[in-house]
Amino acid sequence: MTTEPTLAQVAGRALMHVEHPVVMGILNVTPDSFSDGGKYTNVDAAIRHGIELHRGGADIVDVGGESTRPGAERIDAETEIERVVPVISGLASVGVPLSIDTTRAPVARAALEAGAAAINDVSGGLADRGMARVAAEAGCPWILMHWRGHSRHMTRLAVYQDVVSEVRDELLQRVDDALAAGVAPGQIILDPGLGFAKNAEHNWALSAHLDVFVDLGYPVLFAASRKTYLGRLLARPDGTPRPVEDREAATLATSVLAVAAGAWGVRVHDVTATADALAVWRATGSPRLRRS
Ligand code: PMM
Repeated sequence: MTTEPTLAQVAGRALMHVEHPVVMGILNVTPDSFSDGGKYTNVDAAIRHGIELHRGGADIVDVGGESTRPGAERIDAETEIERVVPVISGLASVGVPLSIDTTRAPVARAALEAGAAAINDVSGGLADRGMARVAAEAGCPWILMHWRGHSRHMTRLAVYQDVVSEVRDELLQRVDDALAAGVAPGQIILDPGLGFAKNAEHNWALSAHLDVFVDLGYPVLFAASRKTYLGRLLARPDGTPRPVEDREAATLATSVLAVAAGAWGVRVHDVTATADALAVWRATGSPRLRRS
């Protein structure tokens, strides 16, 4: 990007260096995301919700225009841009720091031009090799999530001998590719990618060993909010998973455990509850968990 960054973009980039755990609020402007799909397809409703998230405690609001739930079919880039750009422009104009949740370079570029401060790429740069160039040119934070393939077939890619070391090594390859493309180390945030080519057992193993990712030296984002494995953990005796809207207490527990393990931030739907839970963690002296 050649233009001067806006205040919201400066604030968004500064989040790489803050001391407190970062709360990223989720704003999906999709008809089909698993938790908030269909709620914010209207631009005004989406902007209102983005402002609410920011006022409620989100340091940054993550705007996504394409669902990545397991089995989801892809939309085209034009549709994705049409969904996210008006919402990003509206929120950026009132000073809300934003990330764009996309795997496509042209969508990321359009979102950055509309005022987004960061790129959240669930494919870690694999889905569109042009993404590294966009990130390098913009000099913005870039979340590299662990990913093995598009949602339509990711369930069959959930095969690991040792999920923690394989996810770590595959993420390090994404980092090497990013650095080789001219991205600065200070732009990179890592995310183990819960639920993306991972079953519940894999998610729990990654959660238990988050320190392995923290030790890589890059900020780590943890994004468990309301995901299916929490619904399965809390299933009724007959096996029916806990509905999405009743997974909040479990989500809060994962968020506190993640920041206690050294995560830089958490990506959540309920930012107010998360900010409250993290306030308790901080008031307790920000205790850190370490595995022996
Ligand atoms: N999960 C979803 C979407 N975007 N981004 C990152 N960095 N990490 C994630 O785990 C992630 C993501 C899918 O969940 P949603 O439908 O609630 O947005």
